Amino acid sequence: MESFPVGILTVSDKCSKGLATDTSGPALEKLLLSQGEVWTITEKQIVPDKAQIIASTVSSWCAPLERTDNIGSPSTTAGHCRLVIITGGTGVSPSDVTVEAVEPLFTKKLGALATAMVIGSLSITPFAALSQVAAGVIGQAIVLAVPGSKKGSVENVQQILSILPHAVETAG
Ligand code: MTE
Ligand code: CU1
Repeated sequence: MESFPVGILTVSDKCSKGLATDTSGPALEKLLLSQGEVWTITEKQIVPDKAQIIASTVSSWCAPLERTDNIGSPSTTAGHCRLVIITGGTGVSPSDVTVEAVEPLFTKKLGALATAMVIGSLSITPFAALSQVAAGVIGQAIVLAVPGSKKGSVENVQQILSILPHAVETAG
């Protein structure tokens, strides 16, 4: 069975400067790896709350891989990230720019997928209403934007974990 390549992007000024430890990125990785061979983490990065950096990282992860054939000319093959989870920068503070950065890249907006994450989360905490959780398609990838806390990121992704493989299959 195919294992889908995944990128996990942590958006945090503090973590990117080394002033805090990223706990949500590793927690999301653990959650996905608990699903057996379904997912392979191929990209991991921590970036500051800067819209341009977030957008360029996500679009490069969602672009088809450039390969060079043996004659030296570039040939394009699909196969880069099929799932990208962005954690952080979804809240209500002026510095939270993740959703504003990635939504313009969506070729399809998956409003109901985002709603499913939020509805499930609201049964755990009313504070779930304070995140602009987002979901969409970029290239052949499903892209999710979830809160920056370990608790909030995992709780949101857990709500849709069972349907994510089918979502990814369908997007490609
Ligand atoms: N969602 C869930 N499921 N669980 C949580 O604990 N915390 C909320 C919200 N979403 C939370 C959650 C709180 S208190 C805030 S401020 C925002 O996520 C923060 O989002 P951010 O870290 O992406 O800015
Ligand atoms: Cu909060």
